[in-house]
Amino acid sequence: MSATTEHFGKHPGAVPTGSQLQALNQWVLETAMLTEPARIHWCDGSDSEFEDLIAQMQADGSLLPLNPDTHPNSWLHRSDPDDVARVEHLTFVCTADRDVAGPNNHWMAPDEAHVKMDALFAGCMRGRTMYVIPYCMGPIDSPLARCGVEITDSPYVVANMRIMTRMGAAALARIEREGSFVRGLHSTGELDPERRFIMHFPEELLIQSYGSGYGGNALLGKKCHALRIASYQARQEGWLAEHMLIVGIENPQGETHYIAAAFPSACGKTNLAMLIPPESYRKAGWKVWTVGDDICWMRPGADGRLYAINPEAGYFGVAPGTSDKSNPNALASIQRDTIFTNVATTHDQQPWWEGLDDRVPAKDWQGRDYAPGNGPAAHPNSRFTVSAKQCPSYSPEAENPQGVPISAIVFGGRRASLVPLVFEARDWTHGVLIGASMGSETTAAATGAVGVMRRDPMAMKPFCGYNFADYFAHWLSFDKPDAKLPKIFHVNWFRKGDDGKFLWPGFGDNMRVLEWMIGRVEDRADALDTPIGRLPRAEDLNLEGAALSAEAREKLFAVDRDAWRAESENIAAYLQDYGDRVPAALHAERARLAERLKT
Ligand code: GTP
Ligand code: SPV
Ligand code: MN
Repeated sequence: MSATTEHFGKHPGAVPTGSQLQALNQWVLETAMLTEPARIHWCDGSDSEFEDLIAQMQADGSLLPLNPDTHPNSWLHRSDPDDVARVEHLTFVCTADRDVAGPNNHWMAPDEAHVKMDALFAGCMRGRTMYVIPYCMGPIDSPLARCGVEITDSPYVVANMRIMTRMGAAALARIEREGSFVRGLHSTGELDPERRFIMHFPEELLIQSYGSGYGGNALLGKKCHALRIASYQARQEGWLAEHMLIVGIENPQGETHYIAAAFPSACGKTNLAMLIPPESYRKAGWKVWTVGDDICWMRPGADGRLYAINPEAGYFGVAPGTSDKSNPNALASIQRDTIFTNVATTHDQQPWWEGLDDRVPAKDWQGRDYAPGNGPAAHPNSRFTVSAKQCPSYSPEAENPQGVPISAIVFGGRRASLVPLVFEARDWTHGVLIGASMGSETTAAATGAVGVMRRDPMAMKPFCGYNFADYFAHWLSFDKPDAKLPKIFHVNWFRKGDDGKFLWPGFGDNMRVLEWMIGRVEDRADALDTPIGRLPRAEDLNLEGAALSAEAREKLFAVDRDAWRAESENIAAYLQDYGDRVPAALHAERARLAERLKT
């Protein structure tokens, strides 16, 4: 299939042939009738197509070239200032039965949602090009991968999808073979925050997004497909679609353990996935391999272990805080062929954000002359889009169609108080309770207040496409007699001291915690049984060379029983919000926690 740019009169011209593509052609035609674009472009994913799009966006000012000497083939996109993050209050799951979507989702009846969206989409692409993007989530030859097609009127979306997914001719060929795919319709619309909806119809394998050009709202392969729709499918088919990084830890003997970790948005997935261990570890021969930084699809293999793929092909990463100290691998990845969104620039057109270095920027993210009184120079949710292959630690196993076996699952949140650095679940059911009761302080990744503690089960609060009660039951269901399940842990890199500063150095030093986890998996490392789970004592971790205050050593490894009793009550109340559908086994596990906390 080669790229064909059609001029749309009443009917599109040549479209892909092949009987399995009938449904796709039909949908493209219907969508064109509704949205009335001036032309239709079937994306083939080629370099020349990408270059044409970039040239066009450079000409219309939606992409600004960055300094070609320091950042070749890199661009800055400044979004509408009211369109900078996910909009959870405008994101809906539209199932026939409201209880299927559950209290964790905003719900709208499918009929009502269709009427609303059809009205918004009517004629919305007049005078514009409609792009048809066939994409594959996961290695193109992987049995775990799934395809979708996004229709959009945004060249920025096409360029980002080219980096974030396996997009174009190969995906179309797979769709033709398989017949089934997720449909996603997107229009930037007029960017009115009042006329902005991100709608999911899991029963129809359909996504409709209107009125935003921002990543998580507009790159429909990512959160909309790979998490909301995929989680719904995964429950029906016996697998898991999770908001998790996947990282490989290679020990000095050359053996690699893969760890999947769920942290809420802007809570450290990209950083952990690309971790560079402290020097003493590197000297000893430890290596870290990046498989994925945001999404993980996993299913039990023939040997009973969970096998995981990263459905994405790129990183849509948080820029602020990324530096050669915090995340050298990310920084190395984004020196070329990168699209930056809402970062600041220096006087010589280099991208800049808070935490990068001590230069003073010239323009802020809105293109204004930088003035400290206007707030941060880069938007706190400014991002980079870059191919995964540009990461120096990118794992060759990331392309393995069978996925990688998972040895440990890690949950984690941003908790200034209470939650220790790390603890291990007693067993799978306890681990599911730990995931289900995760809390975290909100971040700039979604619009709304920042720093407010909320429950974010498995880091999926904004992304689970169905009722959390059923989701918890689905997680519990993996505990089968012949299953060889990963150990489950919880971490908190964000505990603060009395001075309001982080107690744990984080970043590369997180390797110390990962080493302990691997030691636990291999039955080598020690732990102390506590009511909330198994904790390392300070001497069970390798803390040699780690800068830790006395306060840190005390607080990071302690369990405050009174405070945890209150937490346990709060968790019980939270589970009640999901009513009768919550599995009894989860309530029972929570009661066991309360019981252990009595003594
Ligand atoms: P999404 O892409 O939104 O899903 O986020 P993410 O989970 O990949 O978050 P990311 O790794 O980009 O981190 C977000 C912010 O947390 C950045 O500003 C990081 O610098 C900071 N951060 C990451 N890891 C650590 C850590 O170990 N300690 C501390 N203190 N901050 C961290
Ligand atoms: C997140 O918010 O968790 C992200 C960025 O990874 S977005 O793709 O916008 O959802
Ligand atoms: Mn994310």
